Amino acid sequence: GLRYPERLNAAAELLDGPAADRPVFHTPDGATWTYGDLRARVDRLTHVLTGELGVVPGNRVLLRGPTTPWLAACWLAVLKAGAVAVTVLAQQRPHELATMCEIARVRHALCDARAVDDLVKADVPGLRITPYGGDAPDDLLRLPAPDTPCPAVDTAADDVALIAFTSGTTGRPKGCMHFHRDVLAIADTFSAQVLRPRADDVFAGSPPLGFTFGLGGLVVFPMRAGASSLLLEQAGPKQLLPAIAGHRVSVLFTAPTAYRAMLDDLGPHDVSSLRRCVSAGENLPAATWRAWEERTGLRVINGIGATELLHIFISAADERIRPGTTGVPVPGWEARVVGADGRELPDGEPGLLAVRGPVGCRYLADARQRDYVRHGWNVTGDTYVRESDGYFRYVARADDMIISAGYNIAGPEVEEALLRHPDVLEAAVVGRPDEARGQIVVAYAVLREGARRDAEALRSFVKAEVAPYKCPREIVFPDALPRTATGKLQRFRLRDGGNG
Ligand code: 3SK
Repeated sequence: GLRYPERLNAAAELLDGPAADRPVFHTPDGATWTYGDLRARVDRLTHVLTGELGVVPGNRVLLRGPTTPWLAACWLAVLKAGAVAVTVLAQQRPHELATMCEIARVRHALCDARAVDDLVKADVPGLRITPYGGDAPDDLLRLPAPDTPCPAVDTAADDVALIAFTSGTTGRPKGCMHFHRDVLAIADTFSAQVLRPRADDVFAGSPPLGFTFGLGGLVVFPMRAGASSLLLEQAGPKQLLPAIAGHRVSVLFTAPTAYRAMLDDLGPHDVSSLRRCVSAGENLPAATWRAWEERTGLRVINGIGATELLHIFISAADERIRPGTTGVPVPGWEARVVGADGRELPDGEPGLLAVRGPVGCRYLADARQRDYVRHGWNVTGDTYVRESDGYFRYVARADDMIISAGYNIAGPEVEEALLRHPDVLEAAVVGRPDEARGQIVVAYAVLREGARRDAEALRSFVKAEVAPYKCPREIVFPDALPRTATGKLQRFRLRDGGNG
């Protein structure tokens, strides 16, 4: 198992290994920060935090800004100062920011100068906002501080290091508290044992640092391996492809929809530098996995993670990959499929995914903790099947199962069938209330540019792929699907008739 000393500061651990002249962060404009640059800048920021700004251990410090080396440096400095980093997403609006600041009792914010407006509008009582990267006289990077090394605050391994908010679908956001040791644990389990990065790897990807998928994949994992990371402010499929070629990216973190969208534009782009491709955030359809392998020769490492558990806990790499499954528990983690009563179900039967391992769910002051952690197991809200060979196969989000005329239908299975059609770029399948059948299956399909919106032809195609009772009664052709700020499909909005 993982063993960490009782006193541990995750930022110090991440910063203190690699030689000073090794690269750590690259930016698209060609700048590179070395580990030496980063150490000096984090020391300076830590001095500012603990001196000029009066931050003391345990204070919650909000971090907001696009993915840049300065945002990563601020995150490291907050941890180094023994304070708690509260990361939020660029898309979050003033009222959401206000709620999160209230829940986490945030009193300080370090905010990219370009993203200050919404935070000011949030009007959080007593919040001191310090901008960075702008030209204000009180800019964080201009505040006075000694140019001397700054020792890390002596934190306990189980002091809270960060609070990450779940993007949520509805309801009040939940703040998940994670310890200093948790930050290292995600690197020492999924990254070290499944991904297995090398010091010469260049990481890049789309998830922002305010999403723990991005924080792990683009900062914690490369730094724990002494590797480097290309930090992209704009990281949609259109920016990723040239960035991979231009910076010889070798480890890619993105979501299933981005893999699918990149296939369309792959043409002239050189992706030969890639050796590891990770997909998480949503289930990876087998059709996407196969198409990516066919075109690039690369076998995507699928995984499931959660903000509650910080990063990925089921996955598989290399020859252990079974397309169409998520994989097996990451070393250090245990997983099972349980019924509503919490009892383990036999292999082959769908039920709730329950996991436990080095990181646990700790909602900050939220009674929903009781729903997530049951009998010591974290119940993620996903319906899964454990196959007889021990592989875990995704079925649906538990609340996305469709029941139509007595049949249980998993929306993602029908989505997979739609995605096998060459005209379909993205698909969402939901149940709509229906008097006669309880629910009927309705599909939303985003088509590739120029494709014809022919619902009948698409229904015939799906009927040949899955049992006819699963076939959508109706197909709608929206221009885009509703997604959370972290890119997860919001099927509930389609069920409620929104955004069709
Ligand atoms: O929420 C997720 O899907 C996720 C995936 C991978 C790593 C971390 C997270 C939060």
